[in-house]
Amino acid sequence: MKKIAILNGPNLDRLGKREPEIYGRATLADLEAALRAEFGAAAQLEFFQSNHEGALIDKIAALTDAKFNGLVINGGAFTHTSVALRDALLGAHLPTIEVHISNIYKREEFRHKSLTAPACIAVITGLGLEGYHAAIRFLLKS
Ligand code: CA2
Repeated sequence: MKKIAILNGPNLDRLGKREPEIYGRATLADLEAALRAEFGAAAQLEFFQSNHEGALIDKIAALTDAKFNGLVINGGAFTHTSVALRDALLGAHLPTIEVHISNIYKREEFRHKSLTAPACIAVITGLGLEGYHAAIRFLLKS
């Protein structure tokens, strides 16, 4: 059974609790339940959220050591700022798909640049929480 991790970065623990016009009304727990419902029988899923850059980096290294098969990451604002997160992904050799709930290209210009995208197979942006489902579906097929 493939092992797939779903990592969420800063402030995504607030999902469903603020700014529903941008991020919707579902919480991170709702997302986890929906992904387990769709993929729980086909994959071993691990969920991790942190507001701390170093914790995310440590987690990526641990996933590699634990021989995970794929990673779905929404790095939140670190997407646009973190060379360290990019380096962690590049060093991980873990097939990774970057997901953004909102369409980062329809938003402020500072969100248009992703430092982490070049370390990923693909980026899904603007599909809401469906982006996480699509990313896992792809990782399980590949
Ligand atoms: O669209 C996305 O998924 C983002 O990664 C979300 C980040 C943002 O910095 C990126 O540019 C795009 C922000 C996450 C903040 O999440 C919240 C969720 C609910 C309420 C408040 C913040």
